[in-house]
Amino acid sequence: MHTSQGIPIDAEPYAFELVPSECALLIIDMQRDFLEPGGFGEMLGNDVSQLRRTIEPNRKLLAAWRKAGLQVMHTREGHRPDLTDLPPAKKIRGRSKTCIGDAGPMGRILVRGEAGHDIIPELYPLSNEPVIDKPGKGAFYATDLHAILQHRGIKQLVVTGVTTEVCVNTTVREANDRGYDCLVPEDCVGSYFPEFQQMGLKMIKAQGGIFGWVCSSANILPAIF
Ligand code: C5J
Repeated sequence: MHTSQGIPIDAEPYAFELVPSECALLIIDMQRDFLEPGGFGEMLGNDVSQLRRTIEPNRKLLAAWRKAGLQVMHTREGHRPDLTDLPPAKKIRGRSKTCIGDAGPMGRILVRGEAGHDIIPELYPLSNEPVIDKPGKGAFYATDLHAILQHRGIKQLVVTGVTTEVCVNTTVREANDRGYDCLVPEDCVGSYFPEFQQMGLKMIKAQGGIFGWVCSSANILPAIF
């Protein structure tokens, strides 16, 4: 899937040709348990400020996308309350005392319908914005995201959210293999680990943009307004 001509966005490794009508904003896993003080992420000892710095740039990008009437989609990582879609390997990985499905600070951890599983209020989806509930790290695995994008004529994705090296990277790689061009605004993606933030972005744009493009959200905003 290759788009012809668009609005050139200054990006690495070279300009991204943005075609607004064919480009969806895909916001990955901006969930309370990952981002909020007192959530599961912080309970595990992570510094949530590393993720929270992405909220304001995401809020601005989301507002611009909505004002321009363009496509917005959100994802949430999580599982059915009966955990039938939770691979046993994922449940026991990490040998943590507290696992997916156990009681956490904001309800059962990574279980759909629980407070901690939901999206932070600052970026809460509107009723016309599809929310993709995904059991894995990638947003295409075991979801209807690809079908929704195809039905809407989407060929490009601006991918934001958390975390850079896990769910954002996995989703960008899955999208790339399905023929989508992905642009990742670096200020709108976050990792608990600064070195993974850097490397996660480098891996996307390396080798001539092997998985996609990286830029600042400030470079995208003028193309949308
Ligand atoms: C995401 C994770 N969303 N790190 N999940 O990146 O487990």
